[in-house]
Amino acid sequence: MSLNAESTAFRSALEVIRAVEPRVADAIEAELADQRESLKLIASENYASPATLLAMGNWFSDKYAEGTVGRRFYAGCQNVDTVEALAAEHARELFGAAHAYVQPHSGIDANLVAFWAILADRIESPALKKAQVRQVNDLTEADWFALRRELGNQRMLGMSLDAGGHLTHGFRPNISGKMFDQRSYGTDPATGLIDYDKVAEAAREFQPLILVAGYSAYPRKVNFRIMREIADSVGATFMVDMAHFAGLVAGKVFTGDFDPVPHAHIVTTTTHKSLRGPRGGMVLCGPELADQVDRGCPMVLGGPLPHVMAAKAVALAEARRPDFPDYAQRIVGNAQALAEGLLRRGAKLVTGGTDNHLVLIDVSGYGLTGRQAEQALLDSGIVTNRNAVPQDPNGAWYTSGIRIGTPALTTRGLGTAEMDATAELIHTVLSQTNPGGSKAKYVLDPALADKVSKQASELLTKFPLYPAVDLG
Ligand code: DSN
Repeated sequence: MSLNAESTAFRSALEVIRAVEPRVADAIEAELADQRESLKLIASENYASPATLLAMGNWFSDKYAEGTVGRRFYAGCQNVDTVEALAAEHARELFGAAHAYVQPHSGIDANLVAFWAILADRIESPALKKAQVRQVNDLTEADWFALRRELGNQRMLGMSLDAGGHLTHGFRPNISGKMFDQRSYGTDPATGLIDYDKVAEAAREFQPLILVAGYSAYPRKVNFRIMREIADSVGATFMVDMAHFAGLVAGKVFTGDFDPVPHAHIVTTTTHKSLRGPRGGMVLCGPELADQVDRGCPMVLGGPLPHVMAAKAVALAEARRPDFPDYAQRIVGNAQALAEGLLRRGAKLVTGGTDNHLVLIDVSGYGLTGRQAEQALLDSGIVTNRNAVPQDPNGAWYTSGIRIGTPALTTRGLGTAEMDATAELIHTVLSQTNPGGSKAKYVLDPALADKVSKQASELLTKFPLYPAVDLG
């Protein structure tokens, strides 16, 4: 019997790798087996298509391509130009953006590119203007000093980490918290929702240069029209980091006021979360910021990864297909079914539910820390991550929350009935785990963990991961 193309491709690749370093081939094979067997509920992960994965394993990896399409610092970039231009075209068409920059290697990189573009666009320093027009050699030491002081003293207002914001939105463990004078807006303690009046008040008081919206653990929609009005009212540049929900924007689940692209001056994203592409980042913007954004490499980024840009082009083409909106709708339907299943069983959820791809369980309701809950679930074959909840008494390391998301399981084909079964498994583990004398230790009967693991893997048997890939 002849093998299908996917099986042949991956088998052959492994055979070639195995001939050089068998342990790498073994690890790749083991990774597929582990992913096939686990109930992956990490909200920021997904499964890229075989075409997307295969687009990364080729000669583009060998090419330097600093610069942008048609304006490179290296010769011989004609084929890189082809894939970069294709990825950018797909991104523009998919999101309705005037400009797309597809080089960032990650979400952090995409945000750094955006920060640079905003600073370069907004800072009036004569020294910066000189630097922009390539008169760098004319700058005196005093110019450079003035420039560094000016660039380093700008203000950013973003969502607080414990309310679901992201590290790169001005928080100390990230370079953005060292570059910018940062202030946060949180969520309403009673509802867990963003209070737009409070955001407006914080913006009036703080007068930020940049207002950032976007999150990695907020389970609700954000009204980007209102956020833009707030930014305009204080003359701030409005930036949206849609890394988590880019797939929901692409799939037209988030439209109108909830689609960031028409409202923000600049939008950043990763490509590997709900968008289901390769691991990487991207920036979308209007014509005003396009030139500065295109300076991302070498201003902020190391050499572009042409093999990943090729994979971005493939994944973005997939996201433009007619079936992607159905996938995006199912992600949200599944998250809501999971939330309802958990609520019915007595779990405490931040905001009481979800209207996106993620659910945040406050596991203090089970008497546990996030760390204890995460490990107990992992012992039971359920892969999640701990996450702070608003005003978390356990801080960002131990936390009081478990974040779960549905993009990956939805790709496998699981539906609302399986989400209810998943809620039952999660509730069973959490309600039968006890704290074990420290914020990390816990007590869970190994027989129960084993039973739940088996149930989790049975749930997956009807939904094989990469059904076309048979490694033999
Ligand atoms: N690490 C990503 C997440 O899990 O949300 C965000 O950077």
